[in-house]
Amino acid sequence: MTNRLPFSCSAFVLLVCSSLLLAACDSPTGVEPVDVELEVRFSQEYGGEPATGAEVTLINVESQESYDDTVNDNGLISFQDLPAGSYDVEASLTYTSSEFQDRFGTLPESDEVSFNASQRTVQIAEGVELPALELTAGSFGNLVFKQVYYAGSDPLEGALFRDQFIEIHNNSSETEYLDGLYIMSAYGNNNPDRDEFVQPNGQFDWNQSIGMPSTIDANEDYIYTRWLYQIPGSGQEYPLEPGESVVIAQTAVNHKAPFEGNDGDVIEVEDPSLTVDLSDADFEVYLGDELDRPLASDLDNPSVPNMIPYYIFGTDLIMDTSGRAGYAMFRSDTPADELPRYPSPISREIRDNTTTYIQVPTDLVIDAVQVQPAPNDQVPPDLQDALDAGFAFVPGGRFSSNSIIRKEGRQLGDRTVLQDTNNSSDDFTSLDRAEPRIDAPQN
Ligand SMILES: [Ca+2]
Ligand SMILES: [Ca+2]
Ligand SMILES: [Ca+2]
Repeated sequence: MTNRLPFSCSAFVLLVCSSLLLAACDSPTGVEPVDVELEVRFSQEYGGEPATGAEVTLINVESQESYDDTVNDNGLISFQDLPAGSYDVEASLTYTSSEFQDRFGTLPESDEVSFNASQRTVQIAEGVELPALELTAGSFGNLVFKQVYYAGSDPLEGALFRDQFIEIHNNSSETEYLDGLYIMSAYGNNNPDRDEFVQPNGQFDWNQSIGMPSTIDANEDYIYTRWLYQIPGSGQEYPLEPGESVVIAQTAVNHKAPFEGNDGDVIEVEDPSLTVDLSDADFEVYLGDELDRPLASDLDNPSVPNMIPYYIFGTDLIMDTSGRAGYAMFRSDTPADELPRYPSPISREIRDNTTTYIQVPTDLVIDAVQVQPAPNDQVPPDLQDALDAGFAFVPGGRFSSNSIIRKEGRQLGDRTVLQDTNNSSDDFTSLDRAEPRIDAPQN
């Protein structure tokens, strides 16, 4: 009797050891593999039916390892043996116009219609049920963001952020008049750890903002301005031909050369190759007449028309150099200063100095691009899937001289059509050095 106890103990220990060893073999990181099943369907607007044939990609945020498959006839898709962890989930489906007509009964305006859905940084673990993905097709504008140079260049050797610019391209076959076009950066929550007044994806729950009407969907149907500028003109002053682009500069000077700031000091640049010449930009932002203490580099180039400021952030056309932003362009019959404004949901009382943000209907948006610091370092997205189901980023991060640039979609004669599926993860790549009006890279 006394002998049996030690024996059975060691057998027990052996058994536990071998199953630990087996588990360790399956998954070297010690994380148990997980099976997940996902439902993918069209949004209610498109009938809510199973989205058979949609491609689904799961990207492990930590390792950037990706897993993809196609949705079956029941609208389901399953993945086996995934390492537990945080994932980006993306679904997409493109119909030709005749496939779209067969399915939905109407002929779309474009040759193709792309549907997208995404969920960012979703935790996948044993027993976790993922919400269904709902595919939606945003609209596809005649004008698109071609290049956004938000990162800026080296603070010591380059031009810091004063050389930022945005390039807009006419993706259509008709002349587009830029007069009255609004350009904005969206305001949102950049703190992934915030747990109050946010939606499940971490973005602000604007429905909780003080004064928000309960009759609207403040999260799905609107975006909110971090800054907002408008191209001037009375209607037909600024034509843009098909396949051509314009550059909107923070400040339209040659940043590759020294220049005198508005405080009389010379602004130097040590390594001109890190920055850009924006002296022939098509538009610029100039806030010298708006601010008591303008930015030293904010000069007014008399030969470059100034954007009309509607909502100023900082001291110039300032883009987040880390890439925590969404950008959108829109047109509105209601002037932007007559659109409603609301405080962020974290403002719990309204005082004279409470910041309010202009509320822009997503229906008005012509094109948009979500930017992120990096695939493994994301903030809650400012833009809904219908505007941008993915994101663009620059590999070098802030002050890297990198820009994001939309890829060439196809060439129609002389005209370059840029790729726009409303998924910037696919549509954009990056340039090592930003360069205004450079040809779009081929896909
Ligand atoms: Ca400026
Ligand atoms: Ca000017
Ligand atoms: Ca788009």
